[in-house]
Amino acid sequence: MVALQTAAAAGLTRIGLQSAQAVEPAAVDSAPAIVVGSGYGGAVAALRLGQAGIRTVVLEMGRLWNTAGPDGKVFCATSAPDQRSMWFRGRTEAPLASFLWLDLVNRDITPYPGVLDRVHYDNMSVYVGRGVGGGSLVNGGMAVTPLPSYFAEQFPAVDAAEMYGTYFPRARAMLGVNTVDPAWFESTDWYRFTRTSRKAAGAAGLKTTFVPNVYDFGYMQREAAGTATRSALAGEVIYGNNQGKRSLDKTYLAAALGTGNVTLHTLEKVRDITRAADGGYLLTVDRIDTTGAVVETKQYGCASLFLGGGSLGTTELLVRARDTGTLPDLDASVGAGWGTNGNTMVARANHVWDTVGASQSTMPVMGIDDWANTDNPVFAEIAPLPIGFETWISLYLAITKNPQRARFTYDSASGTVKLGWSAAQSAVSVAMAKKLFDRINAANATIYRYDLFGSSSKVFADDFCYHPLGGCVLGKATDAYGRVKGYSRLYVTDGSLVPGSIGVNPFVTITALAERTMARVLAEDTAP
Ligand code: FAE
Repeated sequence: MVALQTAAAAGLTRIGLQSAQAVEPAAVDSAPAIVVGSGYGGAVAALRLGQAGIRTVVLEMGRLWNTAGPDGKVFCATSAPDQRSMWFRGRTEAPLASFLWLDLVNRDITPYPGVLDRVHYDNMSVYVGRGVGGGSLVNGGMAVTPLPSYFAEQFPAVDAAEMYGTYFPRARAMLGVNTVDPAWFESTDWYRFTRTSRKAAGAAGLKTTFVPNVYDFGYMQREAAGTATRSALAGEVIYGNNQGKRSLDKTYLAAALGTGNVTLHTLEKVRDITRAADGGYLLTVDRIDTTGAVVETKQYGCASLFLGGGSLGTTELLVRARDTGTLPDLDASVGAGWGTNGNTMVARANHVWDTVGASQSTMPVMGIDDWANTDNPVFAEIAPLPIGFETWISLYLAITKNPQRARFTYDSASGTVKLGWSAAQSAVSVAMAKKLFDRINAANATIYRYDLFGSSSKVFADDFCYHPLGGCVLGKATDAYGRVKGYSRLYVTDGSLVPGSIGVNPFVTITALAERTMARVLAEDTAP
């Protein structure tokens, strides 16, 4: 048995073009390892493969965000979104669709491979990042390690002591996790909104906790002092941060490219996966231009395939592969176990004397932690609403312990993969969030805001989420290390491994699990 890295060094892992040609003509590129996607799972795989001396190709459907637009910035302003904001849209689709019921937020834009996508399914749409760095380009940077008890509940087959002793610390160190200086937090206007929400939670007897982040808080303090260009303090987040944030392109992916063994291909979307006669994998990949037109359809071959396309991307690829018969031995559980991490957004109206401030940092640093309440476990981040004037609004992203799960299925008529999530399943998250925030409103004699989530006076955002999890659940669709059942040298390293809920913001967990998978695979697995 030859471990993957030894085989790579010996040049043994390259698949024969002969076998590639038997399935599809002209395999234009082959590599010992291919990684699909460059979010957290993909970035960890790329780095650890590269460090092991394995020549690796990363295929990412989004663009590389490193060149300035006409305004001199890489990413557009949140208040004036242009084509860079969203993935092939004629109009932006921001989470908070309205203010005073008016659509003051969204703008018409030219379709372009922008950085934020909103993927629509029946009853649920999912925000995801597109580009080199995946979700790290658009997310709030909250870097939270889950409660050990809930991690153990969700991953009974994983050695929690090893996770908390080795892989969570490894992930946090690589991601550049840091915490806000408590003294600065207490004194700065930029976090008045958080302190006001903390006070309201405290009045209801609820505890709050600081939440770490990958945004550089030293940089943020220089922004506040006027000595550094503003990013988090200039409203930037969902359409990308021009400064301050340690997104994956600056951490894992920079290190991966630094190994000299990793090549990145952008604007290339993997469409199909089949198995080659020699046991390797063949990928059909559409290369698009910035109008979205497919300019080339390429074939790639590899001996080992690492799927890091995220909960939606990876699950769609595998459901399609199983149900169209290109990888027929995939487990029946591929596609199952999907959830929203119980996500629900909600906002409260404070009293006039409880101001939240016109100046708000976009990086959340605190959560209301009521997870230990077994009747109604909720962890609610205190979210900013940085629109430049006093609103008296407290906004939250509630993470509820919603046990509802859904399944992805292949629809042969349309050739698409559909998600079977119902409105009733969202209602479970809403009911849990409502219980918590009813308590806060009652204790403070305050009310909800009705004007932020569209024209229908919706109080709770029940139709979108930021934390898609599951679809190829660890220990079900894969073994306990992310090796896909039914196929050798096929791995899942991303959020699709997490069974629908993790109780906190998920990227630290996804990163740590990917570290664990890569350590095991590189030590044990064999190349052909
Ligand atoms: P992900 O980061 O989504 O990466 C997948 C990558 O694969 C993307 O770059 C895709 O473009 C690419 N891809 C997909 N399919 C294909 C294909 N067929 N061919 C080629 N490329 C493909 O996956 N989480 C936190 O922990 N803290 C936060 O503060 C936080 N805030 C968030 C705010 C927003 C607005 C959003 C959208 C998400 C937020 N999240 C947050 C969630 C977090 O970003 C998400 O869990 C991770 O990014 C998921 O990591 P994955 O590696 O699973």
